[in-house]
Amino acid sequence: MAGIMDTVSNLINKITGPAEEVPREPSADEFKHLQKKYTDAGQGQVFAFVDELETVDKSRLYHQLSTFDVTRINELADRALNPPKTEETAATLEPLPASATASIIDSDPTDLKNWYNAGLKEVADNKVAVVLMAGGQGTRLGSSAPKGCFDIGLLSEKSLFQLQAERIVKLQELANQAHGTQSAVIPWYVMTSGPTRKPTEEFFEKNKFFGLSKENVFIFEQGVLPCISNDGKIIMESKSKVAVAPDGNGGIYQAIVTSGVREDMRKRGIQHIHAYCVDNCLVKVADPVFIGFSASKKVDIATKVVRKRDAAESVGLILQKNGKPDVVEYSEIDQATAEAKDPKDPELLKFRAANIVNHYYSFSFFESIENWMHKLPHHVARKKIPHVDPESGEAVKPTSPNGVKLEQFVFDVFPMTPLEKFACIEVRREDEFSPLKNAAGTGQDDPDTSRADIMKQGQRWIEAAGGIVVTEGDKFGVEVSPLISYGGENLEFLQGREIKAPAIIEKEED
Ligand code: UD2
Repeated sequence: MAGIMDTVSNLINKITGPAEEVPREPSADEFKHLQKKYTDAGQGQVFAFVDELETVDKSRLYHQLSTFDVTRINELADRALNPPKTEETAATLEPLPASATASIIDSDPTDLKNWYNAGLKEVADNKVAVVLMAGGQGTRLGSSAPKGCFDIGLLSEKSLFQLQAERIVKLQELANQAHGTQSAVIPWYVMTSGPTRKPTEEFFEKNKFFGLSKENVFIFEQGVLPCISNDGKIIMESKSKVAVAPDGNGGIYQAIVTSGVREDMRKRGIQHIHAYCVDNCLVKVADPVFIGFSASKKVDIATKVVRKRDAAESVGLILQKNGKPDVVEYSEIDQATAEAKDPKDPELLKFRAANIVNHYYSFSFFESIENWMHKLPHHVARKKIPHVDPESGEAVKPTSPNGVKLEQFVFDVFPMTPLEKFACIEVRREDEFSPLKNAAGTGQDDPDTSRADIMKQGQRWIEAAGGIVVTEGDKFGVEVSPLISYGGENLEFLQGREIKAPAIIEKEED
């Protein structure tokens, strides 16, 4: 009998999808207390249709509203919609001083080798963790799936998640080989948001964690914030649900604490954290050079930058603001600052250290998160937010921005550390930065440019190892599996070999 019931419930699940868990029904007093709190805060409109709701929907609304601090939401909304008009002296923006910057491009090869070896030793000693920011919704890319699932059209058809996972697998192997260990583990903490959590979990399960051990991959979720109307009211997506949006990649800090990620890092004895952006197909995950460099400087925070492509590129700029390390985001920079030229060389932009969402943190700095995470500012994105009309209850799909989403930026933590505990290192764009932002055919930062950059890099690696890559017109490049080479090393077996492009190297005997 049980077997039949099991089948029936599976069948129902297939048709209706797994039933959302039914939340506990609040008591009349609990409900009244919450309703008073919101009404006193001028946000009583969230209960406008409560008398029409089924019990289960009323409970869901109660539990969702209980997760927000309505007083804090009002403060954030007020600050966002009515920014202080104080004639604060315009912040003095200057490029970072030479003391806080380094460059892979003109570093002494001995330094690079020392940083690499030191970083690999930290990996072998299980002191390095990786946090992947994967909560963004990739609207500009036009795909509804999480960006990490995206197939950029490589011969291997590997997704961004798979490329990154295999770099971790390879790096663990390199660390074990270099130090005669068998147990190097780089735990991978994947931050998702409401819309990306389930599809990300399913993708990892379906792909058996891409060869990583499941107990070393920790998928967690960042927070959300209510969307706010232009007159400061919490927007209702439906009669029983507040319209919410992920709280920005700056939500990483609170999420690291509340999700137990930091506790897990502490238990593992982690000392160094590499945090990066999911959409960069060239990212060197847990890059030993970056870890070694940052550890040698004994900094709290370090960040990789590339040279800004042009004044209009949509990247944040790493600089110093009022003497503190900081970043001015592309969506908030004025044209004069973006276009300012270097007084020593008018050919160069004055502010050319482009942020690539590629950061290092010491674990000891993460131990201080509670001291400053509530000080991070919220940035305002004006958006068209589907909602129910507060009067009629009719669903409305706005044609122009009708409210704001509030989000925190991961780099807003930089000013929380003094310049001497901060370092910035310039890396080669063609080796480390090819973001996937736009739909195919855009010509820039899209699947075609991502694929081309991976193929060109593999070709450079093979030619540097003495291989010969035969190209013809648009037939160029070689995809080198991360399981064969993490950063171009150990390709001598291809010396003298002729490879007709486009090609793929995924086994040593290829
Ligand atoms: C980001 C940087 C920008 C520049 C650019 C280069 C920030 C705030 N801005 O701009 O300075 O470096 O990338 O590619 O970092 N994410 C979350 N949760 C969220 C929102 C975003 O995890 O709520 C993740 C997202 O999945 C991605 C990363 O943060 O991995 C950057 O997000 P984005 O691609 O939306 O940021 P973008 O391109 O506006």
